[in-house]
Amino acid sequence: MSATFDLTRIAVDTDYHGQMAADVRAGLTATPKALPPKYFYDAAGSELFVRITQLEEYYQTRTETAILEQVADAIVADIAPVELVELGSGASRKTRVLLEAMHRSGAAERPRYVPFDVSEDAIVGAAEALTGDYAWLDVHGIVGDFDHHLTDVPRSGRRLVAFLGSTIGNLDPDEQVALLTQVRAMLDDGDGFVLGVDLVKDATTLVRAYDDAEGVTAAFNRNVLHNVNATLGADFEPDDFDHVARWNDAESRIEMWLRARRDMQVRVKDLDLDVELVEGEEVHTEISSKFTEPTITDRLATAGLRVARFDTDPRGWFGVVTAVP
Ligand code: AVJ
Repeated sequence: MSATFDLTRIAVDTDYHGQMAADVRAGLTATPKALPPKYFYDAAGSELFVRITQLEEYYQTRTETAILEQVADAIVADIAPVELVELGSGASRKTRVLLEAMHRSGAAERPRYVPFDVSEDAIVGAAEALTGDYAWLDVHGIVGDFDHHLTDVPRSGRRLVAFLGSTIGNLDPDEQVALLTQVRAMLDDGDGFVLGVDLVKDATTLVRAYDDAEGVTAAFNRNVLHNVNATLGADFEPDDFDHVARWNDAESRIEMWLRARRDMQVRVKDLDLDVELVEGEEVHTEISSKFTEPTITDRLATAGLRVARFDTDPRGWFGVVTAVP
């Protein structure tokens, strides 16, 4: 039998313009001004992010993949999952490492891959790539929003949930616990959760990863302004903003900001909003939290999850945590 693919859509708010309108109004009228990181990812921003993952300075992606290549068989042996639910789009090398380990383990004749994402395009892309290569795989995509639909994902048996790439770092601590609590509610006894987290390390290495020599991350950061211009009819001049990446030691996170090079007046047509920025003023665009083994263990415990394994690379730069209910 060859691979199969089907798709379920859980009520998602598909009104991208309306959502961005509300978020941008709230962000640009707050102090300090802010724009949510989810608006980095239009088509151009998604391409820039792929380039970031290939930068010499951005060690995360290749380090996480190397850890998974070392430990995927052991993680899978401990859980014996028949399905992999992945939060956020996959189809990358990392997803393949876990799926191949599931196939090798023989726990299921036909492992099931359940990509869960707000973007239907991301799911279809993942399914096409994987079903073409793995005749033994069934893909059941779910289009939904992981703020509220996680417990609606139908299960086919022993489950492994994966949330890779340290995407959890984009959330503040309360939001992290809320998400982990949702994940906990998807798990039965015997199931497992694999979480990728970027770890605290020297500030120079961290800042370099968010301020690369080629300026790819700077372009990614400014891209949020291009996206707001295109979607809401704003007239930001992205080149009049400097890219700022700094380490916030007290909060254990990298922060990205866009700093106005001059006084400016920006009009956001669809919001009928005029915004003033003074020279040197910074707009907050992203947090990327960094963890230690104790801080992530504590966060998981607050959500009712216990760490069963903590795997890292030889330098201790990135962590792959396996947690259980
Ligand atoms: C995809 C959220 C994990 O925080 O490192 C990369 C996004 N931002 N460079 C991260 C990002 C700037 C990335 N995450």
